Amino acid sequence: MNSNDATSSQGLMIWRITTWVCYGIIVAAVLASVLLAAVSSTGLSRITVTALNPAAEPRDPQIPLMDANDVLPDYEIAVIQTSGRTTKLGAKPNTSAVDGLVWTLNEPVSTASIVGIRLLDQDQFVSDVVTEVQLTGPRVVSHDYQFDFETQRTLSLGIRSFFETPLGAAIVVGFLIAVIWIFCAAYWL
Ligand SMILES: [Ca+2]
Ligand SMILES: [Ca+2]
Repeated sequence: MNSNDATSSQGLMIWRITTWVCYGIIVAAVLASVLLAAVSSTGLSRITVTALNPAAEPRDPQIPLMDANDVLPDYEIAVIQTSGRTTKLGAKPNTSAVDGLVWTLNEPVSTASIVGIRLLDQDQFVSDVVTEVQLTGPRVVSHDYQFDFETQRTLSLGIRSFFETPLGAAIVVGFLIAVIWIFCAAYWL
């Protein structure tokens, strides 16, 4: 065996090892994506807010000739996500939350992507923040307000949020590079 043969067989060996590493990457990418999709498939679908202390609810200033009902709070909910996206769920004008107010999300938002739920009192110019909570469980109490969260699991949400996360995108890129490598190896060897 001359030195040229030795070099080429060494090159072949490295080529083969790389191909096996690529197979490993593909298996790991598939497993990771299934796991990641399962984690992010839980979506927030409903929020119920109840005021525990009616005396502490915000009131709008009373202006002469204004409807007495207008002083009641105008609650609205904002869902804040890790991407910085804030989704407002609409205001409920002049309604007390003593009996509980319900907001239903048209499209569930992945709970893994939610950093906070903000309760606001809508005003003409700038809405006041009443309180903000994190999704630490199905029921969270903060500043005399009780938040009840309902979630649902959906596969489509898991898949969608998977592609939206940087980790998901990195897994897809790794997977594609590994597949291209294996195809090239099969062609040239
Ligand atoms: Ca009002
Ligand atoms: Ca208001």
